[in-house]
Amino acid sequence: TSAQIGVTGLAVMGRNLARNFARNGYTVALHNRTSAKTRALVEEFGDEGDFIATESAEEFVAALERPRRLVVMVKAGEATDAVIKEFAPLMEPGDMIIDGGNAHFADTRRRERELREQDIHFVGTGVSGGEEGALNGPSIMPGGSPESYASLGPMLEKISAKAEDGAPCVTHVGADGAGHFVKMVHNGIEYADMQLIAEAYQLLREVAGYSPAQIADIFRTWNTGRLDSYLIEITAEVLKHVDAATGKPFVDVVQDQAEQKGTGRWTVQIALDLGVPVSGIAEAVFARSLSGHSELRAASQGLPGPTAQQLSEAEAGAFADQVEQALYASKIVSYTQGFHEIAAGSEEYGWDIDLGAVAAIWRGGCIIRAAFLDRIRAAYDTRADLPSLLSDKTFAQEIGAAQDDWRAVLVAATRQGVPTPGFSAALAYYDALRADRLPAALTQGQRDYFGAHTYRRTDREGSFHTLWGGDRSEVGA
Ligand code: 2AM
Repeated sequence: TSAQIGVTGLAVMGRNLARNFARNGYTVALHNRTSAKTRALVEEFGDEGDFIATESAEEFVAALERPRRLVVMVKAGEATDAVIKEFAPLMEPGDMIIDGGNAHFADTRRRERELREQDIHFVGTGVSGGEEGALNGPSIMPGGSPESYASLGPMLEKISAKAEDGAPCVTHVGADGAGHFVKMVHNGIEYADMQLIAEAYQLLREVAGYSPAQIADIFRTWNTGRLDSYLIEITAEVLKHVDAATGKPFVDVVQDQAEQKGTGRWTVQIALDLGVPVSGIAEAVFARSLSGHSELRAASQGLPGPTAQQLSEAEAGAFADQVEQALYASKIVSYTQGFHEIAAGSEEYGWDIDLGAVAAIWRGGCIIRAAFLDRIRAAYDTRADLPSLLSDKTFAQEIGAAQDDWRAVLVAATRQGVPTPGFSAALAYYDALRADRLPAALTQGQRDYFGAHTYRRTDREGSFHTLWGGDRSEVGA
């Protein structure tokens, strides 16, 4: 017998993905650098389906039916290159190597190009949903050639999460690095969502004066409305959790220094290169970074500022409703920014990404799964060339209805000294886009003054320069 798919790299993600394939009726060849892990998988989960345990690269490749589908689930970076170097010489034209790790899309583009010379399809694939998703149905974002998707797509559709309407949470995103690019932006949006939720929590705690358990209840209520999402749901779970050792709320015994692995940072780095303003995502990355600077924070203790004044019970309830509005409006902005980055990447790299399809496959399986994504899908389905999510009528109306409360929350936060970088950046983005005139005109004037960088006029075509050091007359550039 031969296997329809093979998985090498059997740490928890690889192992769960292999089990997912097997549970769906596929024969799965298994391989790991250290073969003890291969044997352990078969021992523990062998009865879940058909596995072929292999000990060597040659044996592994030989176990796969042609064209081969070989999934690599090793640590992103050098390990991926090492594994490709090991397997590529054993593969034949038409075979596929699928990288399901969190690779940088530029690495994926390079690997795809190199392997194409050998007629091997390299399929860089975003996989979201963590360990649980890998086992029971992740959201899958494959890039690579259309031929590879024709062969692999049906299998991915089978093992993927299903949205509420039953649609599999997988689509062929686009050529070469498109899948990993979209996964990167997914993670950037995830950072922004988490930061916005964190700010809402902080405001409910410090301004409204609610306890973590009470805030858990508020989040649970929010989760029944338009904010219905996995992240809101788990926020309630984390907030109501009590530390067994101390009896204190769990959030009060965890060190307040957020860590990160890099995909959020990449989202911002690439956005800077593409010239896309992802201010909300950037603030989320910076907020984690700031939290980790313990020396700076220690040195800043005692700097003057207001202490939050807690509200009365009646006021607190009303304030919580306003925070929900601020959170929702800010969330619309971060998705607007994330989808702008995907559109810009698609344009730059010629991927022709269907933004509605991306929203559709994020509806299930992944960390940012949310009812909200079905509405983003609908917005792009109505108009594929939507210039921005904010130009969709429904979202524009909602954000318009939320804005008074959004501003009120930021006024309270500012007065009381509660940092809200995510909410604030989102509102600044919204107001900047709305503005009839921006102070960028002044910026242009300054640039022309010190560097003769020239400017364009509102009333005539062409570039101009003012002779600032002379008689200040204007000359054409
Ligand atoms: P290991 O079990 O032999 O350590 C996550 O680290 C997974 O990637 C593990 O399955 C690990 O194999 C594998 N891995 C890490 N670096 C690797 C490399 N350079 N070559 C092959 N597999 C590697």
